[in-house]
Amino acid sequence: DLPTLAIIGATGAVGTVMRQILSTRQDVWGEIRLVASPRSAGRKLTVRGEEVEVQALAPEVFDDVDVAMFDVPDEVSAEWAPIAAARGAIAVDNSGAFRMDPDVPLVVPEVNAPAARNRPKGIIANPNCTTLSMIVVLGALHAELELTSLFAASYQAASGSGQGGIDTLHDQLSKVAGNRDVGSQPGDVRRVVGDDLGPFPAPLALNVVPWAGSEKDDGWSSEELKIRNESRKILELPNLAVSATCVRVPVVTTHSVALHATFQREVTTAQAWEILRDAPGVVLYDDPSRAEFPTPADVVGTDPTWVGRIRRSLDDPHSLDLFVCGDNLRKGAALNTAQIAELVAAELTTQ
Ligand code: 11C
Repeated sequence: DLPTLAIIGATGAVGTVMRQILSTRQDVWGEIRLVASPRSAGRKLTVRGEEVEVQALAPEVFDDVDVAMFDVPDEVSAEWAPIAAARGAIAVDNSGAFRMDPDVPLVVPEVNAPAARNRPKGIIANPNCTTLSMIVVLGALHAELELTSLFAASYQAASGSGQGGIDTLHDQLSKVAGNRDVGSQPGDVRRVVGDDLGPFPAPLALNVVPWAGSEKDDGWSSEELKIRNESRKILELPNLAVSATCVRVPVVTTHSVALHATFQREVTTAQAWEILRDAPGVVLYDDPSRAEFPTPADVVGTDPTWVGRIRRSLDDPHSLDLFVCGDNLRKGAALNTAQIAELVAAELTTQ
């Protein structure tokens, strides 16, 4: 029998992309159950071309479920993923609730697939979308060159803040559209977009905002610490030196990250191209003379991590500078979760 899958949070921004992704990937599932908050129960949503009625989240929805994917806020996962596991499902969780738990593997199939098999709590965590936008490229480079330190500056899309982020950006863009005066005086963008900034701490239209996530010690944001902690765990480099600055930009979907990565071994640009040209899940797109480099406008809606602007550091033959883009709702969330779930499905069906 094919395994049964439940999608918890089927109606949200990531859940919606998840249903699309499951409708196009090779189908490894028997029943697919859609689950959401009681507010959405009874709605009919399409997955694999069929209408499925949404069930309200309750312990019984996990009965006979083999894999339960969670695309819900941290506190919902923290409460419900253990319930799913206690009822016999393997929980694949896209929230931040379990990522740093030493008994929960943090998995990116192209980088550390075997880690998914060691899951004492019956829970597997999916990394943050910003980590995921860069880690497939870094993992491939690390495998050949041994990463020793990383500087990252992110350019994060509005949809990282969910549907509310997308709506806020579009509302603000419609307010500034056609106004050729706005953007030339201090505070004029704020006046035009008004007080409702949605999930962002400053206007996002015609702006960049050097903040994402919540406030942590000594001026760091949660997103910056996630890049550091999660990269260390996935690459199994507990002492990796990482400094990140996370910035929100007026892009709907697809996170970009500028990286300065230093390796144990010396590296050339040509060698980096060679490694990345063959790396699974990576598209090398790097010819600035023909205006070929990844941009969110071209990358959105695609599955791979795109990399370009690769340069050996002028000051250090052990360092590379590069620019990566990844769709934060696909590889950054739903796709990676689906890939992990498929690893588990393959394991269950060969048992
Ligand atoms: C953002 N990366 O762009 C965040 C969203 O830990 O899963 C995802 C937060 C998380 O705002």
